[in-house]
Amino acid sequence: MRLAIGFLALVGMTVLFGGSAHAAAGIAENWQLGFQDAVTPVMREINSFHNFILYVITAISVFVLGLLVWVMIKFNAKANPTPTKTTHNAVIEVLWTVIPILILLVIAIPSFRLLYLQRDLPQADMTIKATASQWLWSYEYPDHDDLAFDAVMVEDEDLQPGQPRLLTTDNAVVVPVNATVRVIVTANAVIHNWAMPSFGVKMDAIPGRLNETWFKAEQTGMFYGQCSELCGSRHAFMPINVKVVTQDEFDAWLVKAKEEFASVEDHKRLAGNLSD
Ligand SMILES: [Cu+2]
Repeated sequence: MRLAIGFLALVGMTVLFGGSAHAAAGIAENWQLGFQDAVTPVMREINSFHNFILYVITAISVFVLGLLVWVMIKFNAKANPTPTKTTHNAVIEVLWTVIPILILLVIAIPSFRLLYLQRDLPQADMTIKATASQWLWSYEYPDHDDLAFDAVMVEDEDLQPGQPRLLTTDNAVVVPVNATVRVIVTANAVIHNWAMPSFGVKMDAIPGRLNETWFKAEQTGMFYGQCSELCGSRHAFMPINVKVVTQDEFDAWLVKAKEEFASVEDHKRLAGNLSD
């Protein structure tokens, strides 16, 4: 019984706080419940789908728990010394087949809607190519003079104030706010995953294959993600930074970035020389 009360309390707390807990956008918080705040339409949908499912599973769990408690109290050997010999009940058998099917249908409809929202790429304003290596991400901006650069994790001793440990890279992916960005994801050597929790994006980076995903960040700021596919010994040390800025700031960054970073050609040549 104590276990049951504990379970009920846990479910109750999850329902109360899971949906409404205000987490930071872009980074995880201590004692955070639920997801990071949504910054894209996709993540907003993921959040509401998650909260909806939470109500469904809570209702099912409470109902099943109620049945178990009822059986324990009403049909134990003391309360019910001569049990009935009933083995079949047509009505109840139809019910426990049909009702779960209806519940699954109610879940499937928003689930597929969300899947299509994630998979149907809208007309993109710009494209970014993310290539994973062991253990860093390289980025290309094919629409912006083939700009290319690497993003390497900043080691603990080099962190500036305000830069989170294990999550900061030397170069961030900079994108304008409210732009629909197509991200092409691939990898060298092994499978990685380009994941950005507050964008609702998690896409496998597979060698020899181009995967596509998209996001439309609706708020400016710095957003943190990590490689989310176990890729090797430094898997935990290839974070992802996306800096969402205003269009003016983005244009200014482009001018600076074109001076600072090599074009794709130079970048590849440099990488080739390094690996020789
Ligand atoms: Cu990785």
